[in-house]
Amino acid sequence: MTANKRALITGITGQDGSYLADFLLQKEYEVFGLVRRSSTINFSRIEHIQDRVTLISGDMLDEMSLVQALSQCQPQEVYNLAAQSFVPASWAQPVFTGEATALGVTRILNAIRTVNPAIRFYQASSSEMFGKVREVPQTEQTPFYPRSPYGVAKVYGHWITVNYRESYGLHASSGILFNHESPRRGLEFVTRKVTHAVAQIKLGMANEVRLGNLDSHRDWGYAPDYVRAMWLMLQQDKPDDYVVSTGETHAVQELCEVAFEYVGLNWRDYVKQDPRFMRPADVDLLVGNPAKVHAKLGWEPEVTFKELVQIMVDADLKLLRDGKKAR
Ligand code: NDP
Ligand code: GDR
Repeated sequence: MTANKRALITGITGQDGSYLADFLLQKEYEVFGLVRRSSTINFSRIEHIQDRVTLISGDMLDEMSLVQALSQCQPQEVYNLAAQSFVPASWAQPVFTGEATALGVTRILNAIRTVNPAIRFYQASSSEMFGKVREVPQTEQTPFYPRSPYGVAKVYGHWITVNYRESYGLHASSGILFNHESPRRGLEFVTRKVTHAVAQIKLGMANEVRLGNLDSHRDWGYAPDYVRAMWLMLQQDKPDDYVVSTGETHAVQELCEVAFEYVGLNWRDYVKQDPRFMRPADVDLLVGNPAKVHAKLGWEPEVTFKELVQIMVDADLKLLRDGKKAR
């Protein structure tokens, strides 16, 4: 009998990390997750699998902790999902964002070189690297023009991944993922903010939601579809970079229309614009061209934009009806 594969996920307590852990467990991997110390436990997204994964203490700011984590679990695959991932927070904390989201990538790559250069590596790159887009739709060849300290940090993380692949022959791949959402999305991101507010309003627990730029367009997909693409990248003989997206774009206003309409309400009665949620520089239009990931990895998204919004509204209605606190 062959031993199960082992994978280390950084950012396992986040949206994507938790879905990737579910996915790899289904594939019978032994799953390890890097978790940083905090004063309160924040394992709500992995509660259901906590007895099936091994959590290792470490931080993307501390290279020795990454070396120790890799030495302990001896994985064949590392998925680097840890980051300060909320764009507005990157203006408030640009240096921390650079440490975690940019230099953290170099630290984990160094740890891989130290412990075992044969480990396959996935870097969570982002469509935010395209920022003020140079062409529509965006492909693997589109030049980057990041518009936030977060986007700038992701460009660094992307290029250091490419550089270590070319300099040291690492099997390091970068997935340029467009926005992907789910009921496990953090409450501050716009999709979840809207679906949670819709559920609260429908149940008489709130009477408005305050948003920023309603004209901004995103290519929104469903997170469980996207973690499948991450895994596929590491199963290829050769490492590479891939845009992962649906190829469709929708405005924030359309998100509001679909979400409110689903529960029989008119968004105009409840959505208020608030300058507090405007960004110093925004990304107005993102839409990816997923031709390469379709052709080379056979990856296709399975959930449409409308289905995604409905899944999220249903989940928030259930959460509130069950008297649970949003996570
Ligand atoms: P989340 O914000 O939900 O999760 C981020 C994770 O990183 C959390 O587990 C967090 O831990 C961890 N983390 C943050 N800082 C550190 C640190 N210093 N050391 C160790 N762990 C740390 O993000 P998502 O799951 O949505 O995204 C996953 C990755 O993909 C991120 O890198 C993100 O930038 C990127 N990405 C996401 C997209 C999306 O649409 N979701 C699209 C493109 C890229 P804790 O729980 O302790 O805070
Ligand atoms: P984004 O996601 O910045 O694309 O980054 P977010 O959901 O925060 O914003 C999307 C767009 O919605 C507009 N918007 C608002 N956004 C928030 N958060 N709150 C509001 O009230 C609001 N009103 C309008 C924003 O201006 C923006 O244009 C996400 C993160 O997951 C990143 O880590 C990831 O890299 C990218 O997606 C791809």
